[in-house]
Amino acid sequence: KSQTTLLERETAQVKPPPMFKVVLLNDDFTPMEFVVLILQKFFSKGHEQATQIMLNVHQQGRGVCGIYPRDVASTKIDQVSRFARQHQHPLQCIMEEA
Ligand code: TYC
Repeated sequence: KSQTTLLERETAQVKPPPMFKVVLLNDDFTPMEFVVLILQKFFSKGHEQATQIMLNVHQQGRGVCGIYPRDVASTKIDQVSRFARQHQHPLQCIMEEA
């Protein structure tokens, strides 16, 4: 019999959530070591990978720190902004749909 069950119809409608890149922007004032600390503290990077990402942002002007569901990406941007402001650094990050 070819009757679709309620479970099958619901399952077909489950889409993966939209994902967002968290993008770090370069500036002339935030110390390199502070950016490395941010990447370790909020993006769970090791010191070596954090340094690579920071240098990439420094040279290219921007770089992806991670890709997350909307609310996680939004929270990370909030955490980075507050922490940077607490330390009087102008560091900025933004989110973009992946
Ligand atoms: N350009 C900064 C400096 O020379 C370092 C830096 C890297 C700042 C990455 C922000 O997102 C950034 N001190």
